[in-house]
Amino acid sequence: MATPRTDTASFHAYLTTLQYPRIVALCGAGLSASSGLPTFRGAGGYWRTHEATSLATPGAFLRDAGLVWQFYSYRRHMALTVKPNPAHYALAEFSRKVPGFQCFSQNVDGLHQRADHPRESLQLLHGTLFEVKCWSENCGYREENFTDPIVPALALPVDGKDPTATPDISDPKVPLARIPIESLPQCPRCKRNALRPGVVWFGEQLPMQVLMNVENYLNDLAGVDLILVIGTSAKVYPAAGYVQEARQRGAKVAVINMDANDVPAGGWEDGDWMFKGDAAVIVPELLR
Ligand code: BV8
Repeated sequence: MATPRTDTASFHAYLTTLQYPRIVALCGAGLSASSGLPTFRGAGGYWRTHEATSLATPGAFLRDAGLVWQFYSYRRHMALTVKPNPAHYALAEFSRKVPGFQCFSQNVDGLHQRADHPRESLQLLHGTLFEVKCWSENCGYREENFTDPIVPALALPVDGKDPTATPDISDPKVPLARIPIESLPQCPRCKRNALRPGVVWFGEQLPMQVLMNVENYLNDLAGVDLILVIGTSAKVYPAAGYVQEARQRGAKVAVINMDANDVPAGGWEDGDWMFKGDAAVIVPELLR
């Protein structure tokens, strides 16, 4: 298997050879780690006693909408209390400089948007925590919503000892309220169904428009020059598959990851780069 380069000089030299750069960034939870949001693997991989991804399914919502809404309400709250980091701003700035750049993000935390990333070059593969929609596809109601908590019943419990502290309800030792279904967000249009988080759950198709935008970009006859794989374990499909798809269209691969062992599916190829470290530090350096 080839050995990836690790120097930014050869990376920047490659960029200068691109007359009309066509570059993709595939982003994951590691991009927001430095902003203070937990990733899905490692410590953040569990929410209380639940593997985080086991709560990101329609079945989990049907089984216990109160638990799933507390999971999402907590993540909405966390995302609103942190800020975009230099990597989010560097990606947004690069978008404004390079027309052929696209950011395919798996992140639902809203930090790209708060870094003013131009919307035409941001594909939210898995939706966003800050959109809610009716459970019923027939109703089709959806709205952008930043209210925290979205309903009073989802307010974080006040810690008796220190009312100013926000109890960490991701800690299994902190008791979790049982919330009656009628106190959860309800659809204001049909008034018959629950509102659910506007994210893509496992087993759900990615948004059609996003899929079309991604496929149109990857299938453009101009090919792809480079894919940056930023802070993702690249295990969730179809997102993870975009690395190979870009490679098949001529792209070199540059991985930016804290863990040097997070190797792209299919392994390294000649001309790849591996930049080990914090995306918040490395990405601005690479895109300067
Ligand atoms: C679908 C939203 C079909 C919700 C999420 C093949 C093809 C198609 C589908 C499948 C397939 N094989 C399997 C499937 C099914 C499934 C899947 O992929 N399963 C996996 C587990 C194998 N895929 C689906 O279900 C998808 N739907 O395909 O539908 C279909 C077609 C037609 C009709 C109906 C259906 C939908 C998947 C979307 C799931 N939703 N999120 C929510 O967030 O609650 S996924 C969620 O988990 C994230 O969005 C993200 O994608 C994933 C977590 O991954 P990462 O972001 O990479 O985070 P992770 O913690 O794993 O890694 C962090 C990395 O950062 C690490 O490498 C770490 O080292 C690094 N790091 C840490 N700190 C830093 C850092 N790096 C840099 N700097 C740092 N500071």
